[in-house]
Amino acid sequence: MKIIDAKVIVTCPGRNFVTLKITTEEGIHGIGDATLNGRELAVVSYLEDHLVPCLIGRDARQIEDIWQFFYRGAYWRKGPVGMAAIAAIDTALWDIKAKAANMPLYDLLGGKSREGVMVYGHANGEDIEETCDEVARYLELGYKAIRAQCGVPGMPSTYGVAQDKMFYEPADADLPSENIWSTAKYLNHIPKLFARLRDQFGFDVHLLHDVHHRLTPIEAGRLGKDLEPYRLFWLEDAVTAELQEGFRLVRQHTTTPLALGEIFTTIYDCHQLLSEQLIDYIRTTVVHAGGITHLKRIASLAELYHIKTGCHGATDLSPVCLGAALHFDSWVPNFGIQEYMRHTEATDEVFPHAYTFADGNLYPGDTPGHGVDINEELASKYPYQRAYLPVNRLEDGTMFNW
Ligand code: CS2
Ligand code: MG
Repeated sequence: MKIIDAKVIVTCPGRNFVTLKITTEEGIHGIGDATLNGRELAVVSYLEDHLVPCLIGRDARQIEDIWQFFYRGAYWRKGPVGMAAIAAIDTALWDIKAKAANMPLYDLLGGKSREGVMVYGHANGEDIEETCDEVARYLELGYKAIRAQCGVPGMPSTYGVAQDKMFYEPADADLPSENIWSTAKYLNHIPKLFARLRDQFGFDVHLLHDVHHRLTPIEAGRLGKDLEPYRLFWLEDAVTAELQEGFRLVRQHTTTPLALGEIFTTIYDCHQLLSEQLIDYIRTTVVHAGGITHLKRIASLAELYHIKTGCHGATDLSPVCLGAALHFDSWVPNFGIQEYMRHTEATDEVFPHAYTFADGNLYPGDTPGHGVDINEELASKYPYQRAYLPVNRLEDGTMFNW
């Protein structure tokens, strides 16, 4: 099953996506997501200039050997650019293998462990009132789990609050826009949001919140403790995680479940977090953590330590990543939840897919492969448009985490 072609397709149906399409001599093709928000063209070059020349002529069946070749063979290992490129190759090869076997990818992985994949949606508002209205809307849409993000009095903007209430795209400018942040104002306000949400909606709906890397460990311990009465499903990215042992301090102060890992690119970024049970959900994804092959390894290590999966699923991860993730989610024994930020209609038209939403779940469908394709002709109508994620500064101008 020789690889005879591998091409990188860049398209921008409202936001940039990078897709790798691999074709074998039998005419079977598979696709993988290679999108890295704000640094897309770096992955395009890594694939086109460095990996694709080594891919042509290889046997598409040798998924593991190809993964090891590109991981060990680079000499320079890990990191978001290289691992997204390897992920795209890996995902496309799993897609091909499942198509060649004429089975949905979840069957190739070991079969379904569940029918539906529980997802969470994103409710957000400028203030508590508007956020409550949005949570009510997501409940009406059938979601069982809802992330709530809210504007903070005294801050002009904050992460996760957007004008468009259904489609949230943070890469919003041709050069990085600058946000302002106040930890004190944030910590004073968020417990009020969840007190009100539980008061209005009770405890049956799963509520989640994303801190987005903005606290120190002791601040995260304080917020986690303040939120304990409101029984969050998880508190996400409470602290940046270069210092994995920093989460020991958070754990000492709160039982609020912790989620981490959407920016991790290998198992080495989370090995200590998992083996010391410092978190409850691992957020690594198909596109940013080396593809299906590596994500399976991370999930298996997490399973040893009672930790569940909670794959990242923002709009800047393409429908190709979401489709592959749903097959992984359908199989993985220690499944937790799947993030589901809806893509725009234009994006869904470029990426026809088999997955469907109903009753708070996504269903992957049963077409052979991961169930997502790319309409190349339509994709060509949306040329690349440079867009950066914002940066964040404290009120005194100090550079901070976005
Ligand atoms: C966020 C993302 O969905 C999430 O949990 O952290 O929206 C993140 O900000 C973007 O994926 C960055 O491109
Ligand atoms: Mg997040």
